[in-house]
Amino acid sequence: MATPAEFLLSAVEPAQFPPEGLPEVAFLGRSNVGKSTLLNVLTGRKLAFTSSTPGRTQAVNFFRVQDRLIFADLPGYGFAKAPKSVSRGWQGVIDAYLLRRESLALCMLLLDARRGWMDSDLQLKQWLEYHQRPYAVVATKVDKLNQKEKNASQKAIREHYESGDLIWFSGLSGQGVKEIWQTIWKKTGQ
Ligand SMILES: Nc1nc2c(ncn2[C@@H]2O[C@H](COP(=O)(O)OP(=O)(O)OP(=O)(O)O)[C@@H](O)[C@H]2O)c(=O)[nH]1
Ligand SMILES: [Mg+2]
Repeated sequence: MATPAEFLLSAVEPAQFPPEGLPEVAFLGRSNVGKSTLLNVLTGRKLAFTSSTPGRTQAVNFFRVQDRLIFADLPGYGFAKAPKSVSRGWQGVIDAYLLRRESLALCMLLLDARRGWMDSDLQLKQWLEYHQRPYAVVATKVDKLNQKEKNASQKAIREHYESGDLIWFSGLSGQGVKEIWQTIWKKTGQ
């Protein structure tokens, strides 16, 4: 079922971020991990651009959801093909967002279930912990794994993340959507 949600704006620098207000959920992860797809599946709408070309989302895109939440779709990191100056520019926006956004209530840290933690993911995780930003981990593209591979992936992810929320998600089947919504409501205090 579609959730009332609308695109608010696209910001390439902090001055363009919308005013703080509603609790915000940010979607973070490497390029191509499925951030925009997750956002679309959660809202049941094609609000965010998705693409098989990594680096599709190059700005922070804000969406208002049910008049109760803001979703922020962030540019992916770890996209080696982006020119250095461009990737540094994105990094600056992400840093500014994560450091200063007071209404940020929850970060969804997405990992490709086939790859688990990559160095850049672990760096982000450490950063979130250092700055005491609440986060939950979503393992994406679980439809690409069989049960044995999923068990191995779970074990590997848990090696660096013992007990926090870990949700298995597939944009194809919709697996995990209910749990992700439950986590969002729980962590945004609604
Ligand atoms: N099989 C499968 N494919 C997925 C899933 N989620 C995303 N994809 C595909 O992976 C590609 C990247 O998805 P996006 O949602 O655009 O990824 P993103 O993280 O927003 O990427 P950037 O904006 O580049 O950072 C697209 O081709 C999607 O269709 C999933 O759960 N299962
Ligand atoms: Mg995207």
